Amino acid sequence: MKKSTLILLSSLMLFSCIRNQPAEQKSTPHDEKMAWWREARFGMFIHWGLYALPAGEWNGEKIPGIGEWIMSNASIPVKDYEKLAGQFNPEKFNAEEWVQIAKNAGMKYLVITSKHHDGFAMFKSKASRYNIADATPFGHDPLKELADACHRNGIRLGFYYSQAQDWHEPGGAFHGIEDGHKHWDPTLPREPMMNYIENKAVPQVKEILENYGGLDILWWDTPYGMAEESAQKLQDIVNQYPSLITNNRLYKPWPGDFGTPEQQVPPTGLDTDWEVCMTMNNTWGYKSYDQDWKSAKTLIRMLTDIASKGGNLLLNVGPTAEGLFPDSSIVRLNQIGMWLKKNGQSIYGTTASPFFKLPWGRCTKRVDENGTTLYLHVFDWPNDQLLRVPGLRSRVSDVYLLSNDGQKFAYKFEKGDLLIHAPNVTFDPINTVIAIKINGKLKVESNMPVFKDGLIFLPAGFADIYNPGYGIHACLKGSGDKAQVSNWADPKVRLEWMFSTPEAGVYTLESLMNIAEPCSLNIKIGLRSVIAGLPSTAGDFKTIRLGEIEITESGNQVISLIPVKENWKSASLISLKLKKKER
Ligand code: FHN
Repeated sequence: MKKSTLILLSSLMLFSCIRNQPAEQKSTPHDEKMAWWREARFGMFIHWGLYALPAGEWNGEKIPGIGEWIMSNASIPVKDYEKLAGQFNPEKFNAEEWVQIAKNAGMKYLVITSKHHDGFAMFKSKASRYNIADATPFGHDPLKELADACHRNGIRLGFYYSQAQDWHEPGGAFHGIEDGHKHWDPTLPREPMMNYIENKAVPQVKEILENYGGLDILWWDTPYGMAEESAQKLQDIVNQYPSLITNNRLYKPWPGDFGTPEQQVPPTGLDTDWEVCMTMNNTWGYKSYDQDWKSAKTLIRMLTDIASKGGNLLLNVGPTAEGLFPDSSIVRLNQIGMWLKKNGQSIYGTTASPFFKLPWGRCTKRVDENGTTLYLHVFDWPNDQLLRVPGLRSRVSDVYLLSNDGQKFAYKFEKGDLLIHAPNVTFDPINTVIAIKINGKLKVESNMPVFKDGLIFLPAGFADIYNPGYGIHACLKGSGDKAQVSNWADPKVRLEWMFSTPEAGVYTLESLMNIAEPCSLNIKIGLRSVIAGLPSTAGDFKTIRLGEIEITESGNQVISLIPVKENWKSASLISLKLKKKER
C-alpha cells in the first residue's frame, strides 16, 4: 500500500451540503428517546385494510389513484364499503412471517396502519365495532399477533393512526372538508368533528397505546380539518408515554419528533430528524394491477442516499386481502437484505456525509470510540481506476472493501484530494462500499463550485433536484462530465445549485440543455430573478443563453431554475455557467 502524503493546510473551509449535521453537543432527553430510531435507519411501512379486497377496482372499473383511497376516489357510499368487512378474512396472515421478511430485509422497525382514512380499525376496539375483530369473519386481532412477533424478534413497532380523516364517521374529516366540500355520501349525517375526536379518535388512540405492550412509534397522518384543541387532546395522551416517538402530522404546523418527506428524498437533508416514506410501486394499499415496481438497485441506492443525508427510510408494503405480501415486494426486500448483510455497517447508526458532493456516489460516516470511519458508496465505478475523494484533509490509516476487509486499496493524496486506486473490478454493480479509517480528526474542505477563470461552472451532478412527492421525478443520469438531469417533465421540479463567489456583479447565464419544445424558466438568485425563454433544441444538447442576473453580494449563493408551468414540456440539462460581465 502506498503511504499518503499528508497535506496540512492552515485554513480549511469546512462546509457541507448536508443541513442536519449535528454539532458535537450533549445528548438531551430527546436524543435519548431518538437514539434507537437514529441507529435503525430502515423500517417497513405496512398499509393494510379493507381496501386490499377491491385492490384498485370497483364495479369492474379500474379506479385511478392510490389503492387505500378507493372509497373516496370511487365515491363509494359508506354502507357499500362497510360490506367489505363481511368478506375480509385474511386466512393466510402470518405475523411471524411478516416480521421475518422485514428482519431479513435488514429493517429494524415496522409501522402498520391501525386505522386508515376509511375508518376501519385493524385492531380490536371497544370504541367502535367497525373493527377487524368484531366486524369480519376473521374475528380476531392481527395487530396483537404482529406486536407479539415484533417483540419476539427485537423489531420496534409503530402504529399509523388516521386521526383526522375518517370517511365512515359523521364527524370525520375527508379531502376537501377545509374548502367547504361535502362528503360524497349524502346519506352520512354530518356532525361536529369534535364528536368524532372525543368518541372515536381519543379512545382508540388510548387503546392502541395501552393494549400492545408499548408502542415505539405513533404515526399521524393528513391533519385535514383538525382544530388545535383536537390535536392537544391527542397530544395529552401521547405525553403519558415519554419514550413514544411521533411524527409531524398531528396538526399543521406540528414539529413532532421527526419530519416525513413523502415519496421523495430531500436533496440536501433536513434540519430535524426525518424519515422518507416511500412506496415500492405507486400505491400504499394493495392494487392488483400496479406493477410499476422500483428496482432493488433504485431502492438500495435510495436507502444509501437517505442515510448519507442523515435520514431514515420507511419502505412500504401493501399486503393482499388474504394477508400475503406481494411477491414483487418480497423479492426486492430480499435483495436489499442481501446487500445490507454485507454492508449494513455503512448504514445503521451512521450519520450524514461530510462532503459537499461526490460525483460517483455517496458517503456515510461513523464516529465511535474507535475513531471515525467514512463509508464511500460507489454507484459509478471509475473507468480511469481512480476514485477521487474531494477535499479530504485527514490522515488515513486504512482503505478497504467493507464486504471483505482483506481487500485493501492503495491510496495517495494529490492536490488536496484523496485518490484511491480502484482496480479494474466492479465489486458490486449496485453499490460498492469502501471504508476509510481516519487517523485523528476528520477534516474536509468543501468542493462547492467557486468562481474560477471568470466564471462559475455548475455541472448537473452538483444540482439539488427538488422533486414533488406525487408527480414525475427528474433524476440524474450518467456520471462525471456525462451526467445530466433528465426526465425534467414536471413543472413542479426545480433545480438548485450552491456556489460561492467573491465577486458581486452582473453575470450572464448559459446552459447546455436539450429542450423538447419552446418553454421558459424562472431563474433566481437571492431576491433577483429573470425569466428565460428557451427555444427547442431539436433533439440535441445545445448551449442556450438564458439572459443576465445580478449577484448583489459576494459569498455563498443559491441559484434556482424553476419551470414556468404554463408552457413547460420537458428538458434535460448537462451544465449551467455564470460568466462575470465586465463593467
Ligand atoms: O393519504 C395518505 C396516504 O394514503 C398514505 O397513507 C400516505 C403515507 O404517508 N399518507 C397520506 C398522504 O400523505
